[in-house]
Amino acid sequence: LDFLISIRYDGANTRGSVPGKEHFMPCSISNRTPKQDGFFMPAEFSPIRQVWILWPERPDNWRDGAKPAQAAYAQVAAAVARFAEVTVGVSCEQYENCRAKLPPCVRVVEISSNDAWVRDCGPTFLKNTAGETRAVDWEFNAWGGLYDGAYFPWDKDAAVARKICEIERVDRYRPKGFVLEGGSFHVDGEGTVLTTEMCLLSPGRNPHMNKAEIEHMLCEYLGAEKVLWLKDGIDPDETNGHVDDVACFVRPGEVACIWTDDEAHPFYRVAHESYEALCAMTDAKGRRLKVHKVCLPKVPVCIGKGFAIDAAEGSFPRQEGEVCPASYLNFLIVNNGVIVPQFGDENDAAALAQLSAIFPDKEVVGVDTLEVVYGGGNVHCITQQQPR
Ligand code: KQY
Repeated sequence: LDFLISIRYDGANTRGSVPGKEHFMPCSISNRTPKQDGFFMPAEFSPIRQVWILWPERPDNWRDGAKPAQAAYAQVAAAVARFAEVTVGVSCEQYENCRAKLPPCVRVVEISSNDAWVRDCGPTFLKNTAGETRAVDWEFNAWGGLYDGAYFPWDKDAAVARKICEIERVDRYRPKGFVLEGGSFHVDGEGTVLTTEMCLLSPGRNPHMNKAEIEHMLCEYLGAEKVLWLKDGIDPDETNGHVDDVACFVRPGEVACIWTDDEAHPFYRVAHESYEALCAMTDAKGRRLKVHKVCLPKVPVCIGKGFAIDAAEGSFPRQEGEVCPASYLNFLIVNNGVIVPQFGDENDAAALAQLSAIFPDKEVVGVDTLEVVYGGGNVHCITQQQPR
């Protein structure tokens, strides 16, 4: 079927020039790569048309029937909606509740999912220089599949990217068999990809491929030239070390990186190793990276006593005292705004001040996302931007 669709896709290049055939025909492209077709992933600091979010509900990941998480997601949606259009995908069962909890300016559409991490299961949107949009629909396996994934099954999540592309009438590239999540890489939109070895070389993703082969896939499907590898992330269990908790591009040639001077902090080693590695790196254009430090919460966020999630076979249990991947770096840049996690920590204000200095022309907005980090991620993980 894909072969036939690929053939039809070649015909679809002339779409619009055939009388009566101007309407959209959704295409899955498997015989070409974005790079071959002149498409690339724009940086997050490029203009954004819309941001996607999925509604949390599974009680074996979110405490208290996901009600506190829903309140936090609604706050994030409202904050993002100040800077771009927002669409929230929700199950049929939760539609009324979700609609009622979100501001009217947020569009709510029915999209079923296994959980609520659209950064990872949603499409990666691409542009070309003519301003056309396409997307990549990666293979999703819940952060490690049967090897060390977070839950089973993940079939609904795996269909999310395709559904979003259909809603948006966007053709999608389908690198069959290549497992990747959006939170595991950042791009500068000028040829550079940033990622971690801990995640992309993990046995639950693409064990049949070596580092060079994975680099090649990243460059072909993100339209890039150079991959910068950090070693580890801060959540080896949850996502196998997604880079979006550790470092990100803030403008061409400049990155932000987590930082702490507290040797006892659980993320001290990763922060220092990442900072030193980034300082020594050059991007695809040959620029030596300028690295900004962004503090971590002073007190590591941990799962507290009496934390109640439902038990379920095949799901990730949460133990009292477990360290959560709380990082202010897991923010979303959205046009003139930056939406930043807040944890009720002494360093919340310092993080906002540091990010305001890094983004002097943007409004830095803090949102209490403690309930989101209890589920394993944060603002960046629960959002997916679609370029303008
Ligand atoms: O942080 C993310 N990108 C996803 C976290 C998944 C957690 C599943 N419990």
